[in-house]
Amino acid sequence: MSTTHVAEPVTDAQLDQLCINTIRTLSIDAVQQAKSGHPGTPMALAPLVYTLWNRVMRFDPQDAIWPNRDRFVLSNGHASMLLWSVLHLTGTRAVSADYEKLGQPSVTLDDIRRFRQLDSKAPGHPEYHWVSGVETTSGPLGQGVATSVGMAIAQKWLASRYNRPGFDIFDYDLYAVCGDGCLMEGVASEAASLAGHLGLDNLCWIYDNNHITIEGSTRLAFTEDVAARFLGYGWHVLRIGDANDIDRIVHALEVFRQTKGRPTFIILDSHIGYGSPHKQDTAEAHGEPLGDEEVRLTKRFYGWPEDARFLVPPGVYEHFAAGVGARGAATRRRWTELYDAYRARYPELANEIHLMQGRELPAKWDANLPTFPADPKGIAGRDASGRVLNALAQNIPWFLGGSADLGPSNRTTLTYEGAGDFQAESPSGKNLHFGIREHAMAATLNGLALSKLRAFGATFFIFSDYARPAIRLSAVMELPTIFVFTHDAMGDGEDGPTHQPVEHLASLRAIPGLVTLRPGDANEVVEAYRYVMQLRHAPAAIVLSRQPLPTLDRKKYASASGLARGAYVLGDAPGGEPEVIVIASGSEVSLAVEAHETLLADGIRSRVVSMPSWDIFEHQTQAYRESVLPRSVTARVAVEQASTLGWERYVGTSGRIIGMQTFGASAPLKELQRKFGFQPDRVVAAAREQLGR
Ligand SMILES: Cc1ncc(C[n+]2csc(CCOP(=O)(O)OP(=O)(O)O)c2C)c(N)n1
Ligand SMILES: [Mg+2]
Repeated sequence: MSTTHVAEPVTDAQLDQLCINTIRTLSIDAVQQAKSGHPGTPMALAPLVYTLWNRVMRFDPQDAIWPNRDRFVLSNGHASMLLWSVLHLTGTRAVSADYEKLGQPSVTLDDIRRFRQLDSKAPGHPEYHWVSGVETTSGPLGQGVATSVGMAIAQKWLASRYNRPGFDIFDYDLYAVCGDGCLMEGVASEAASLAGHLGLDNLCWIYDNNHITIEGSTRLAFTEDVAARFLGYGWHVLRIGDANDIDRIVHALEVFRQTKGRPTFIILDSHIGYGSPHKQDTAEAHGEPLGDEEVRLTKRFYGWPEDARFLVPPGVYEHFAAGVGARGAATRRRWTELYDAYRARYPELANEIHLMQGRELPAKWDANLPTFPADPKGIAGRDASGRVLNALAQNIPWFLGGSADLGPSNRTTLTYEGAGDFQAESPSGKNLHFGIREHAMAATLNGLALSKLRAFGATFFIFSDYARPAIRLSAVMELPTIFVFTHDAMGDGEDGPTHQPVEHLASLRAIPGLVTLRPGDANEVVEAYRYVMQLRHAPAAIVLSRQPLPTLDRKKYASASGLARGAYVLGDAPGGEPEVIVIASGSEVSLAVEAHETLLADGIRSRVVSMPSWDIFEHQTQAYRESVLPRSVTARVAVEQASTLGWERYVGTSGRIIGMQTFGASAPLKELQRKFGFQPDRVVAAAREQLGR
């Protein structure tokens, strides 16, 4: 018997079921229409997502960026149809990149019909910045849950700085849904370990325990005791034996909200492709359309009209409006009243919150940044950075960060009176201790940035590889996250090739939107931070030397403020008419300057260019770029202790690149510089060779 219409719901339970099946069938239809996507997990998790959104979460669809909203992270991002369905059914409104409320729906039914198509607001995976209501981009498994740990840290920090007796301005919770894949990924383990250590009781992960991944049963590769693992991390572990039991879901979420001192991990036993007679509990339900006939059979099982597509039956929008809509509106209204009173009573704190929410900086944020006098012995990039970070953290209350156990080496520890360590018992601390978890650190930074804090994280440059997937996501999301990487090249000589970055600059420069900066002396370090702090929608990697670099005499050479243009002429040929140009970044700038002086003394019209950032330079006008690197001057030498890959762009096919073609070696720095040719006379020789004299 086939159904031609859905039975009109009479009881609340029937209404719940109607909404759940709407999410399921929208997901099925969207995947079927797109001929691609992941139907099975939305079919299984519709009751969870429905319950969480409509019964529990404090979220106002009218204001998707209300600062005290509960956050929902879909870490198994392939199940994006869950999110598109719920954003659509709740009538969530769009917000612009400048945080203006636009009024129009975030996700329309038409977007869902055009799931995975160009410009649809229902893309393949959740995309922050593209769809309002998405709290973080997810899809690379493990990233979402790891990012949620940063969001939870942010909530704790915000509460501790801004809440006052009777004014719980920040008391939101974080919910993250994940699958087997997320839990197999190392980044989730790192992040869960950190969250357990920090006792983040505002954080709830819900694990879709369906025993299925792409290749088939988890018996193939994932048989550990996940519950024991999370107990070991110090989490509160709960289990819901039936993903369709919404009372038990409500209860477990209630237990989470009562649990203090540790995060909650809910294991939800589910059936992927629930309701599909032939595909339920199989890997086929994961990532392919069900097929027309199976769609029919599944809809029949749900009591759904078999031929209806993209059906939202009467009563469904209204039920979401009466649930999350009404609760969210009331909660936000109460919060707004509270916040008005708070603003009257604590205007300075409220002003901070205001600035932070718009990603603005407070007045005088850079008032007392250090300047460094000329000094041939100089100071290490990391040391200059440490001084800047300490100044910034005092000027900007919500600027904080830490290192993956290398604070003393990275010089990123905030040492001023009262900076403090962020721990469960001291959530106002500004020194974050990520432990030796670079990947989770970077994902956590994304979570902090998504929560509007300004955050930095540090490690050796070589270990940026361990963090790269999350660095990439910060760029995808256009978050102003700050990565501080010290030991930028062969400066830690004796540690050898395992610790000497070679390909890392090229690799970071290849990430679209990531501002990679390698300052050449202490004053460029200051300017690098000055530039980076003003970024509102781009992440930055600041790459710093371990060893002292001469502080250039800026009376003789151009001001370090030239850094803000990516590359600038430091020293020039007489009359500004060079015949050869030497370009360098970071520790090789002083080397290039020395070579430049020798060339000038030898009567060769040399220009030396400091090029701390390709990315920034590429964004300058053609006229400016031409003024720094005039086309007519083809004799060019680039010097950088890194892979030569890409430098052809600036020296041309006939130019010379003094860089690395191999890995480094274990030896004192001076010997390495000799072995690999990073010496002034080699640069001079290369320049002469270019000129043929
Ligand atoms: C880091 C990463 N590796 C691989 C993939 C490709 N991938 C997408 S989903 C998936 C299987 C996920 O299994 P599970 O999390 O159990 O999801 P389920 O099928 O149960 O929804 C894989 C391997 C990915 N998205 N991210
Ligand atoms: Mg699975």
